[in-house]
Amino acid sequence: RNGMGLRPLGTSAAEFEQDLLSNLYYRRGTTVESASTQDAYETLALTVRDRLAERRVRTAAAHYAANPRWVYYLSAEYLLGKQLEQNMLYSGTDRIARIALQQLGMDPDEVESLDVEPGLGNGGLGRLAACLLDAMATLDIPAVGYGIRYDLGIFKQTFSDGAQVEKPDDWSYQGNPWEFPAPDDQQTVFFYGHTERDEAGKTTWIPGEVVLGEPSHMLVPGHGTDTVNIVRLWRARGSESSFDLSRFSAGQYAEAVDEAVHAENISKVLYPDDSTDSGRELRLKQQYFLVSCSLRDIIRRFRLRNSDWADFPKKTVIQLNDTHPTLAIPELMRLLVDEEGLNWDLAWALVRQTFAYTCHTLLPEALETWPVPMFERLLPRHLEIIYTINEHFLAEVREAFPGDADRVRRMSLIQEEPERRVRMANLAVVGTQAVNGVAELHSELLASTTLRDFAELWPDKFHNVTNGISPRRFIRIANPTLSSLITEGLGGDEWIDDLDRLAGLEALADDASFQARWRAVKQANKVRLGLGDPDSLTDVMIKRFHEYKRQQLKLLHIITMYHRIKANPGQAYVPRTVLFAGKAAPAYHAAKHIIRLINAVAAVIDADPAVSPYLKVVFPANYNVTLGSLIIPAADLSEQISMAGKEASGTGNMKLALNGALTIGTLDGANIEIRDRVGGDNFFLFGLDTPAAVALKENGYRPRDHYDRDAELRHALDSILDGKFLGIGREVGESLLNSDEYLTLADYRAYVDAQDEVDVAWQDTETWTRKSILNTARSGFFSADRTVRDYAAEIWHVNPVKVAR
Ligand code: 26M
Repeated sequence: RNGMGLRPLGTSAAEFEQDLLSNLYYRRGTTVESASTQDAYETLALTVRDRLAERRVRTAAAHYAANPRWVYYLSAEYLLGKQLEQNMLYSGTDRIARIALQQLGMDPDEVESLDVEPGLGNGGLGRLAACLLDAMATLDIPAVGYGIRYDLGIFKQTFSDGAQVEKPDDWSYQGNPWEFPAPDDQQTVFFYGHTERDEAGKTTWIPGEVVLGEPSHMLVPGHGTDTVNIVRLWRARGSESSFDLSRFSAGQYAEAVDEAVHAENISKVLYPDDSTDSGRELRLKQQYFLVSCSLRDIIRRFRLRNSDWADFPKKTVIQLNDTHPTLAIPELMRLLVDEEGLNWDLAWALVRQTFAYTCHTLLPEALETWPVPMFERLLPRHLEIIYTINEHFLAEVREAFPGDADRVRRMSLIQEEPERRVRMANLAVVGTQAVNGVAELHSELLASTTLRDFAELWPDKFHNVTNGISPRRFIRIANPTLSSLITEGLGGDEWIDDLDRLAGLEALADDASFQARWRAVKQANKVRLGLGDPDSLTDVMIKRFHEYKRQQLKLLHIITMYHRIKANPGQAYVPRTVLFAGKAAPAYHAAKHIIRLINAVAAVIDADPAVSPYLKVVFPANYNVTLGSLIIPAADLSEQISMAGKEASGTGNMKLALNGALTIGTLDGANIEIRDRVGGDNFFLFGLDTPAAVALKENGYRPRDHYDRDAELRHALDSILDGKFLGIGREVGESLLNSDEYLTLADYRAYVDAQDEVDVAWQDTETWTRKSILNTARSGFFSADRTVRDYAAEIWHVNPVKVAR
């Protein structure tokens, strides 16, 4: 019996099989003979989950006893990926579960195929949140992730005549066996209304709408440890009294539930924009809903072991994942001042010590702002608090920079022109003890451009924490055959939780037999992916569609290859499979035009027998964590071709390098750090750097000059403008020729030349393989474990808590 007085769960296949049968019977109410595949899947999930639940209980007990400093990660998005395979690996049940299923006459692959990915995020920011949670658990850091349980995740992408069409993602339609509901921890959230002040000066917010937040959590196990943390997700519910019985009795059945439906809309759908889409009241409501529920939960947890508010920052660090949860700053002020009766200055000192802010962008148009009138209607008390914070803050600015009215205007929490808006990034910087960018270049540019005024006022507040990725998910699980080869090569699997050990592969980089096996793994991964000729160079660009990321530059290169082959059909070309995958925001028309043009070019090439033996363009729909995990292990070439100074970090670049793809890339985001580590000989660098790009734009960039000077570029653009690709793409061509905001044409020649070098390098198979091995060997730095250690040491000042067996 274990500490709970329970019979410990078995670790043999026979015991797992018994537990499957028992769960099938008692929790699904069925038997092997009559079970559907869905029954089998849910039962498998529960049986695996039980093994982690036991660790979770021990973790909670250890954390309670230690009363440590906690990390609370607040994020509007999490892209956790499928849970089953990961949870089997972490609980050590992957082998026995498969044996047990087979014993029961079930097909493990079929059963496992029913696992669904919760797509509760847009892209890099959401996946980073999931990787950091994984690493925090692996490093035994007491942490809780807070988020929103959207009913509908990021839309499902389909193509109709090559154009993106969005379909709803009802990800938990069949239920979600990974989730633990916690209705007892429900919270109440206010919206709208007004504020009142009594004679003593105490302020009360009288709300106009009240909504309930109901939490459930999923387990976040660590790898190679007994720690199991949680991610707690809130869903909005109407209060019990929101059902209007008088209307129901009067026969107005649908109207009777209006209020509840309205409340529940708050967590209905994830906003599918990953750069700019402010001004929508429901989005602001979502943000406050997340913040209000989570802060009350954090305080509830604090009070389990503590009573003095002065201890709050000693026991709590709250990391804000971009500005989306920044309302937590005025909300904590409101709770401390209005509800707890602390004086303003003490409350402000506690708040600032508690929070830290991670910025994920450089695009000024992506900095969130909210119209003051909307903000005031929805959150009247928070606006008052922000005004007071602003008064104190601007007094500090005036004292530090006397007479600099322009600086005061720039730094104010309120933008005045052309309309009054609340600047969330400014609030996030003012209300936190640390601000970080997500790659070295990004952090430098933040401090020298986007947040320069703030960095001048508080230079010590600004940090860099270079992003990282989970080696468990992105190599061990995604690429099991390469993982086995590495384990064999290194003589053990300790590298999975200590990724710097990959350096040991350097000694094998020139070993002919190891190289041959390395190639065989890549080949098998291409076969598994099942797109294009596995002997061809697999060239991948997988990321959200955005003009700054420059999928259009890759497309110009493809069209150039097409023209070269057409002009000289007899020559031997390096066969390539070019793979695009990614979604465009539904309202981002320019990005959608690029998608449509890629599909048109793919079709034209496919239909041309002179070209198709050498060049194939594929665009599988609906890129997500699951599809990424299939593509990344098959890639030879990683396209990281954003305009320098625009991509904050990138994390796909890290996943691809770790899996032995060579990068063709600009000096942008984390590409710089990848190149520094893997070495310039093992990375295809091209294009303008940030200072050159900035200078070109300042001196009046004319894309047409490049068009006039470069015949191949002209040919490529003309073919688009002349409608040679099914008549699609004129918008793309015209935008490039007439404005080209992201300097695509300026980088075209350098890019095509670098791609010619790729072709040359590819033909020397041994040297290419060596470079591929070295990319993996030198990618250890990009483990999310290192990222979390950096946060822990520099920003959080937290220590691990070991969970005893
Ligand atoms: C904003 C308003 C309305 C709806 C959605 C949003 C929004 C959602 C996600 C805005 C931005 C969002 O994410 C931005 C993002 O993913 N940034 C990426 O973060 C990665 C992790 O740090 C970096 O690697 C990428 O370079 C960066 O683009």
